[in-house]
Amino acid sequence: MKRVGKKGEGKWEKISWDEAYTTIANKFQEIIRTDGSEAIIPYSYSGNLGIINNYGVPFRFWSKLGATNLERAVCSDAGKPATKYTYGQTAGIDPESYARTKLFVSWGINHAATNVHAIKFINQARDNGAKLVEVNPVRTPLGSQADLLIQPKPGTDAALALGMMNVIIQEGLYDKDFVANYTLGFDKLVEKVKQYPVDKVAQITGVPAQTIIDFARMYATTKPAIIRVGYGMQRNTNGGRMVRAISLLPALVGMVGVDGGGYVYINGDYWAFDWKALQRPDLVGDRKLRSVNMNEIGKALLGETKETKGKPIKALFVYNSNPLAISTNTNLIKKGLLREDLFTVVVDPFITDTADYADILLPAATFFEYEDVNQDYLGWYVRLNLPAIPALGEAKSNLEIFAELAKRMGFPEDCFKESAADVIKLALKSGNPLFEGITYDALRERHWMKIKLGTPFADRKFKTPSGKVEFYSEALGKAGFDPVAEHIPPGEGEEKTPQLYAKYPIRFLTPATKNFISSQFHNLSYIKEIYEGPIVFINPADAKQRGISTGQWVYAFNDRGKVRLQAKVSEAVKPGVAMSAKAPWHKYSPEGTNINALAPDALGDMGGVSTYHTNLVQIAKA
Ligand SMILES: Nc1nc2c(c(=O)[nH]1)N[C@H]1C(S)=C(S)[C@@H](COP(=O)(O)OP(=O)(O)OC[C@H]3O[C@@H](n4cnc5c(=O)[nH]c(N)nc54)[C@H](O)[C@@H]3O)O[C@H]1N2
Ligand SMILES: Nc1nc2c(c(=O)[nH]1)N[C@H]1C(S)=C(S)[C@@H](COP(=O)(O)OP(=O)(O)OC[C@H]3O[C@@H](n4cnc5c(=O)[nH]c(N)nc54)[C@H](O)[C@@H]3O)O[C@H]1N2
Ligand SMILES: [Mo]
Repeated sequence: MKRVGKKGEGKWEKISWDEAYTTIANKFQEIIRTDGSEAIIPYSYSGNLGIINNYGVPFRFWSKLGATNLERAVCSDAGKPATKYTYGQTAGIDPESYARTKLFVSWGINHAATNVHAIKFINQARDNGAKLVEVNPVRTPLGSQADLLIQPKPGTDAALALGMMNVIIQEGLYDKDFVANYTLGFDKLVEKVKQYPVDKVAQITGVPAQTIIDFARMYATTKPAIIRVGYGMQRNTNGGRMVRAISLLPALVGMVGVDGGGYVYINGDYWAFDWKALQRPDLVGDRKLRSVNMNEIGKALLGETKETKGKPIKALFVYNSNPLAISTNTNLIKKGLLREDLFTVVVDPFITDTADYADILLPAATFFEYEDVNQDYLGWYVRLNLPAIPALGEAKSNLEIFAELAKRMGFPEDCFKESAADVIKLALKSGNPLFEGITYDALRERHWMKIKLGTPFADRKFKTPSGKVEFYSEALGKAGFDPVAEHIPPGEGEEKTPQLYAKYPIRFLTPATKNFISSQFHNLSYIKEIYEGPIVFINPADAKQRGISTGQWVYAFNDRGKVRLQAKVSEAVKPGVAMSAKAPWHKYSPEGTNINALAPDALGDMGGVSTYHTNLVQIAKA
């Protein structure tokens, strides 16, 4: 379809695929002539996790075109380097091994919404007598059943972990053999934790000193023990530091390379595809392409980042994502999308918030309708995704769309002519032992196959510079952090921004809900029926101060925006903390604005990650 109304109005006229392709290719060629290829930027994230339709063929296209490189850092990018500083890899344990643990620590993740399939294994462990701890400022459904519920102030988990290590070391509860043989810098850790005595940590975190001691003792003496670190927690200005501090705990108590014990953050290291064949970064050639961090897309569209100042983005091509609904500081993004001189293409199965601003809107097929291969953030399986039905209407897969655009752009490479099956075969031939026996033919027969891997780190070999688990990391120090670990206060808060805090004293958390996957499904009538609506959880003490009761409409607001929500007064959130679900659509939200209008576009301390949760607001009756 092509836009016939004003930008954002959502008025369309149907056109043919041929006209759409011609329009896009002509416009791209014109922009390349006048402004250079880097005036074109893709925007894409996790609408599907297909190796072909997300991580494969589109990358080939953008490399060949020479588009601005999008730093895809919205999700988990602080925790990855944080974990690597410690273990050299992110390589986490098998979620199925949860069933064999004696202590499961759910740290900054809401399993009941975002990782439901793991609960079966957690419950199996509990049936066998395992204990459960949740560390989360918000009490989640799993946390409601925990043996120990720890509710730190948001953004203080590094202090908590360091305080626990203080107790474990002081009481001699650490694994002397593991520490002596397989770690580096224990002496430095001993010194560091002295700065985190329990009383001070209790003050920083708001967790009672005795609870910290209980948790430390329980963790050090119940074996095997697992720590599962979530992604939500690290979307903070100090999120990398928090994950780094937590990642040291398993090594201190020897829970590394042990079945039923260990650590898991993300298992992307097991996506053992042939990435070079898949993405063809060589197609960039000698060009040095500029980058835009996706968390700054609003600023970038307005020429307010270093790389875009004076060199405006002229075309935005959105697929697998709905930036206006999911990204940060969305009022700014809206301004950018309204630019008359911006050519916007959106490829989506649905007419999303972002689609309303498109000049050309292309109907994307869904994963029910195309072939692909998938792995996920955690599980140890490679799965073949076969189409259940042919594409409905005139929808096409990303693969088909990029292949045809490549043709129209005159890209001669054969890699743009490959079918999904061709690309899958290529991608699986990485020679990585994890994929031993996992071939296209085997997947056609079995549909899902487990990677070949025993207990991670069973051989006690680590890909760190020292070959050991690094309590002290020179690389971390060189990157400007404390080389052991440290707590620093969040970028918006009482300590760092007291004036802002005086105006906006509530920490606003916007984690996932069971009803959506990020922004997906809000438009489905079935989901609309079961979705509780734009609820904000607020602690009774905060509600009382503001004369707010359950069911009342309120505004949450800060300097970035204002959003209308319905109050739910609940002790599930700590005083000073409020929570509302992430990424409903603007157009189905009251007054046409969702919670991401309030979200900061500051970047986190590691990996350029988003900082949705370092977000101060005020809440008042509407
Ligand atoms: N407030 C707040 N906001 C957040 C977060 C948060 O914690 N708090 N979390 C962030 C995180 S972690 C993430 S990963 C992002 C995710 O945000 P996005 O990357 O935007 O992911 P989704 O909303 O899941 O899907 C985006 C779009 O992809 C479309 N889609 C699905 N399949 C296909 C396909 O095959 N082809 C094409 N072309 N499109 C398809 C869907 O219809 C949907 O409109 O959200 C972020 N937003
Ligand atoms: N149903 C459903 N499932 C999903 C998604 C979805 O939107 N809906 N999104 C998918 C995606 S893209 C991702 S990345 C994952 C995300 O999965 P999770 O890691 O579970 O991410 P979130 O729900 O964003 O945040 C998890 C928890 O972090 C807590 N948290 C926030 N700040 C802090 C802090 O400072 N300390 C501690 N300890 N906890 C904190 C929040 O209260 C929240 O309960 O889920 C995936 N699965
Ligand atoms: Mo994510």
